[in-house]
Amino acid sequence: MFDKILIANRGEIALRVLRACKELGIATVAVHSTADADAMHVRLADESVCIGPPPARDSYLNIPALMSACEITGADAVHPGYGFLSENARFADILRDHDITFIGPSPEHIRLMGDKIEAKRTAKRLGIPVVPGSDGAVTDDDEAKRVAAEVGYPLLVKASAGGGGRGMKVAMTPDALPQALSTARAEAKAAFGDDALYIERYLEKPRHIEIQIFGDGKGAGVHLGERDCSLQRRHQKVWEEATSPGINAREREEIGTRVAEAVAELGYSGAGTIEFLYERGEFFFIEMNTRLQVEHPVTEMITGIDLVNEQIRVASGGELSVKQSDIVLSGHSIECRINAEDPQTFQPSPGELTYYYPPGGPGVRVDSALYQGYRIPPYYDSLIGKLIVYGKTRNECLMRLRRALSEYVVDGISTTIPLFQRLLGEQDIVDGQYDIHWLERYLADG
Ligand code: MV4
Repeated sequence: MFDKILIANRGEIALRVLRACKELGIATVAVHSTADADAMHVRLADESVCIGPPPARDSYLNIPALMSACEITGADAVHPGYGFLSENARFADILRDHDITFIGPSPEHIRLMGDKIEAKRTAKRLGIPVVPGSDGAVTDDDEAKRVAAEVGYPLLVKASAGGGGRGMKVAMTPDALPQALSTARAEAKAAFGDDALYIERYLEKPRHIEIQIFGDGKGAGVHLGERDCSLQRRHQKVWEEATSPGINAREREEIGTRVAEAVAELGYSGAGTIEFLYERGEFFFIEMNTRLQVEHPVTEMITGIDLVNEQIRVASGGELSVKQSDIVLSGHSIECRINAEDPQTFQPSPGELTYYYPPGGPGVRVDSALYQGYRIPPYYDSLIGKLIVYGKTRNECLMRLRRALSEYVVDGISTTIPLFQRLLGEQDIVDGQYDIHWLERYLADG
C-alpha cells in the first residue's frame, strides 16, 4: 500500500479523496494555488504545497510544479480527482517515468479512450452496441456523403478529439451536410489541433445512461450499475440518479454484463464509466471516461462500495474488494449539483459565505469543501458542493431530497438550490420521465 498520496485537485473532490486516504491510514499531500491557501482540502491534509498562481494552467494543470511537489514531499502516488489532469495521458506517462503511481488506468487506456474514433472501434470489437455511423474517420466530403446516405438523416458530425459535447454539428438533411462538416472540421482543428471527424445517426430523444465499471488490470472486470445523467444544461450535468428510472432490471443486467466482460477483456485497471445513449429499449455506446466522476456518490449509496478506496487498492496492485456476485444494487440515490450560480441566469456567483448550514439526518450526504466564512474564488468552475440523498425507494429519496433542500442554508452567494426546489414540483421529474433535452426545454419555457 502507498505511504503518501498527493491529491492533484481542489474543492470537494480533493476532500473526498483525502477522506478515503485517511480511512486507509495513508498520509496526504494537498496542493493549491495562491487563491486556495484557505481551502478546506489544504487545512485537512497532513502537508500542503503551493503550486502556483490562480489560473489553473499555472497551478492545477502545471505538471512540472506537481512533479516538484511530489519530489519534495516524497509522495509515492498521485490521485488526480476529476477534471484537470485526470485524463491526461502525458501526466500519467511522466509519473510512471518517475516511479510514482498515477491512481487511474494506464496511459495507454487513457489515450485509447481519449480518441473517440478509436474508443468506438474498441467498444464495437468488444461486443458493446454502438451508434450506427461511419466506420472510423470520414476524410473527404464525397466519402461523408456516401456514408451519410447509408446511415440516414438526421445525423451528427463529431470530432474524434472532442467529447463531452465539444465539436459536434447536427445535419438534419443532406443539404446541411457540407456546412456541418466544414464547421466541425474548422472547430476541431482550432480547439484540439486534430480535425478527424466521424458521423453518427442523430438520436433525437435519448436518455444519457452511464455504467460505472472497475477493472483490476489483471483480467477481472465488474459493473456497479448505471447512473441516469440526462438532466443537464449546456453539457453540464445538474441532477444524476441511480438507478435510472428509465430502464428495467433485465436491461440493466444485460448491458451491465456485456460491459463488465468488455472491461475484463480490455485488461482495464481502475474506475471508469461507459457512456450510452438509450432510446426505445436500445443502448448505444458514445464514449468512455477513464476517471472517477463527479456523480460517483450515487453509485456508492446504492452499492455500499467506496469507489475511491477501490481505486487506491487497485492502483497499489491489490485486488478489487468485490466480485460481480457480491455487488447488489439496493434502493435509490439522487445527487444535486450545488453551483455558485444564479439559479435563473446561471451566472457565476463567487464570494464569501456569510452563513453556512448543510442538511443532515437519515439518508443525506453532503460532499463539499465549504465552511462559514470561506471565500469562493472566481477562478475555477462553479461546483461548490453535492447534495446526495438515499432512500429505499425512489419516492422516499424524493421526499428526503425535498426535506434536505429545505434545511440547506448558503448565505452570501447565489446557488442552484432553488432550481432543485422548482424541479421537485414538476410531474415529469417526480415520474422520472425526462430525456437529455428536458431541462433545457423547461428552462427555455420559463
Ligand atoms: C449524441 C446525441 C445524439 N445522437 N450522439 C453530447 C455529449 C457527448 N458526450 C455526446 N453527446 C451527444 N451525442 C448521437 N449519435 C446527443 C448528444 C447530446 C447529449 C448527450 C448526453 C447528454 C446531454 C446531451 C445534450 C445534447 C446532445
